[in-house]
Amino acid sequence: EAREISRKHIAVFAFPFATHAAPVLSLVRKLSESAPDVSFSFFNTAQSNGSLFSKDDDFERVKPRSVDTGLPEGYTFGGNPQEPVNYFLKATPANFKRAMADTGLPFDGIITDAFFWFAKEIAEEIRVPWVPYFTAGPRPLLVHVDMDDIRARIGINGPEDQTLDFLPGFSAIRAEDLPDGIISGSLDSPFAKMLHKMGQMLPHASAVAINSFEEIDPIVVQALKSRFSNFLNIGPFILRSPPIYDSDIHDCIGWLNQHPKSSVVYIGFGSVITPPPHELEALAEALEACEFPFLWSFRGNAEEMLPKEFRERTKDIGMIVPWTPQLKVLGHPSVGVFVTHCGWNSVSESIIGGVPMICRPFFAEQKLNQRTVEAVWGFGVDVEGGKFTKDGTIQALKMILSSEKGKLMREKIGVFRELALKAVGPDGTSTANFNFLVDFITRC
Ligand code: U2F
Repeated sequence: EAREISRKHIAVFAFPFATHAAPVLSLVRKLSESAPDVSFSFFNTAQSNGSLFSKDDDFERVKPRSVDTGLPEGYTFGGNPQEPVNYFLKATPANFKRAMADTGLPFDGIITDAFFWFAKEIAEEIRVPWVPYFTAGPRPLLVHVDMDDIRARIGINGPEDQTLDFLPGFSAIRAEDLPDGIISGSLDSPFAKMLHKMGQMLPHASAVAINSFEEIDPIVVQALKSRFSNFLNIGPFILRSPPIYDSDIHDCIGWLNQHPKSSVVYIGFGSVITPPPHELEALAEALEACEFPFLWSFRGNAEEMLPKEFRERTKDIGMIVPWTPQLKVLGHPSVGVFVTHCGWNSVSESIIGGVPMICRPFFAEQKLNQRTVEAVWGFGVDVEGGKFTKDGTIQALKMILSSEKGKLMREKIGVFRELALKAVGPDGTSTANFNFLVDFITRC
């Protein structure tokens, strides 16, 4: 590896759960295209790397390297997604440090998932810059940075309906919209503690990158710019580099081609969540009653989990598959509404497709995303009562697909779509910020 030593060499730390490692790898691949004199070591679990890198990849400049999962010998997954996360967090930062040492190479900088606040300390030890990348939106970022202030003003388990009007742009956001662990829920979980530390450390980073664009939320972006040295909105990054998993083996696009404009319901809940059985049943009943055509990306066994014979009865209007090329699906003209859990990648892709949303958030910052979509941006709704019921879902579907209000939402999200495209265009803000980042890592 002698030749690599003459180049700059950057360590990248990925968070190997949910849709976190893929956006970080997309960023690093794009950086490496623009900065050919820089090589990267991509530290991640072997399993996550296995799903991200294919045999045909050129590993020369972005090299996958394994870190320990922290799982005990003989561990078998018991069904709680938080469990492997907690083991992993316990193994940090020692696992990353060990893997760095194992390369036998010096490092000139560290780029990490923003979660990994401890990278600031590692970077200080070896005297290199640290650039964290936040893979969700600007609002949760501000909430984590201002967590102590929020706790002081609202109080632990304070009134749920209190608004956060003391934060710029947050007058429509209520305490109940905050992620778990800020003022309620598991305040002392390893995850909540990590996010708290993250909020304290990010202002000390050399630059903070985010998978978003400035024009989506100017007031909040301004507030964040005042807290960080270099706040770099470089997204929606998926517009710069195509999704890592985007094959269409079930021919969703062929199926969508058979339907009229803005008529199809697309349903998907990201990479972690399957709604509970009674909600799946309610959603299925609503789809059947409305008779809108639907495409459903279903995690789990649809035969077992959906009402008996539902698939048979709806086979002329519905397509259920285990995975879709979601960005392409949401960009298809026949999709009229996205029923989503409001993961940040899904929200971004819906904006890029110009598709209004019906939101059923589950965990992390999804509730905050939902509230923002509905009450700040105005291009989506929640389901009545916050959970899928047959009647509440029918109401939301009809509103978006066949009312004047729904049409207005489509127009509104179309405006954001244009802003997103412009941001990554030749004169766009995200392009300028990305170029700054390329320059920064080339010089570090
Ligand atoms: C966590 O997000 P999730 O993985 O649960 O959900 P998303 O952020 O929405 O990302 C899902 C991605 O998977 C893709 C889809 C998104 O890019 O296009 N996908 C697909 O291509 N085909 C499918 O059939 C289904 C999904 C977390 F839960 C969120 O709260 C965070 O906002 C997010 C980012 O940090 O990570």
